Amino acid sequence: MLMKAINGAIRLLTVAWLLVLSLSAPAQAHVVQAGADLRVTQTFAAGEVTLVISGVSQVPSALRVAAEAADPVSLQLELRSLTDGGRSADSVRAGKESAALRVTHAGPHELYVRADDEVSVIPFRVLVPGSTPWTMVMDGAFLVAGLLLVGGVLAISMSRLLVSGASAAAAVAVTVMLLGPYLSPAQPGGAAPVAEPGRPYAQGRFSTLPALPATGTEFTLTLRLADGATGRPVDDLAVHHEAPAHLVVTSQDGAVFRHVHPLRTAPGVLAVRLSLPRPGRYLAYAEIERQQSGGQLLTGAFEVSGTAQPDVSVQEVAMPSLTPSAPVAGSPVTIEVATEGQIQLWLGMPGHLVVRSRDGAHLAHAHGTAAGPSALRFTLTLPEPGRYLVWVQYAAGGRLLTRPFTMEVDR
Ligand SMILES: [Cu+2]
Repeated sequence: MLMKAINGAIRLLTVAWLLVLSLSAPAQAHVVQAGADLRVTQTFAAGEVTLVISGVSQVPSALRVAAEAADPVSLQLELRSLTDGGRSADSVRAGKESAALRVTHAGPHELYVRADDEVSVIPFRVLVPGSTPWTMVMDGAFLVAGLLLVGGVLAISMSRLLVSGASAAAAVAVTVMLLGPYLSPAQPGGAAPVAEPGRPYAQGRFSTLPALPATGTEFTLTLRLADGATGRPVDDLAVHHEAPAHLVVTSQDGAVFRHVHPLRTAPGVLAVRLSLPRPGRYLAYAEIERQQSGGQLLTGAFEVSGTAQPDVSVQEVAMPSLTPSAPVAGSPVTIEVATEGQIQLWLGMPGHLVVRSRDGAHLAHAHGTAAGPSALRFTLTLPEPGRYLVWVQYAAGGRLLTRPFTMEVDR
């Protein structure tokens, strides 16, 4: 009788816990945890680098940071914990060995990445496996059952109370163990507090230093991000497609194209050094995603003075095949492009396509699938008839290739 009552009460408690714990954890961005590396691509003047920050399963331990790049770039790294201010430094040469930084606490960190005189500060969280109340209940119940059984054996004659207690504890342990897969996962140590879900939007302001850059001369293009509601700097960018921000810069006529990944130089400030070969008006488009929010495209324009310089990034033209051969506005078109050499992943994807209307009012970014070993296929729908400028980008033979073409879209 007593045992049945205890068992019943414990089952009720378990069900109550289930209801309390059924809150699901939010999607995590900008975190590292065991088995989930964070890949962050940054464009330095010295070259584009993808930093690969490996997760850890416990703290303190060594946090591995590797750097992938087409050209050798030497990087100085410094890890700072925002929890206790702890610091650890190391250096790494892209493509070579990885750096080992000391991580002592879970939670928010900043990785300072220096290449020559440029510094990018990458914020991220270190997560380690946590435990939930129900895993502690299970472990505790197993312990109590074990102790009571041992106690019973030692007392030789197992009293009824001991047997009841032991079987009740065993029942709790087994119930929680069996229900384990259906319970909410443990909130890892170091995780951010669960924020109110919302869709904050950012306002972007582009500027150049100097204010009027000259052709063939390095200048800095800066994007300042402010929260649309509070006006405060936006510092919660999620890493998407391996970068906190994707920036496309094109000359108004479409002859010049750059796709770069600006450095976070301060909270809400993204900057990249560029050198452009032709004078005239340039259009800038930044693709960002704030945490707990959707994607956003921020646009701006700036002028470049001087005389035309030879373009070092001379592009060959792609020969695409279109289906249908005469695309129509509002209907999908499939574009297939033959690639030079075996396709390698770039920014986690086999192929990227950027399409811009002639006036620059419309810009879209599509991802392709590999159509065999040396072809890429993209499907997109363009909103208005007219002439579109298209750039296909992919990596092959350790190089990033950019292949432009134009496309007429009918009514
Ligand atoms: Cu990008």
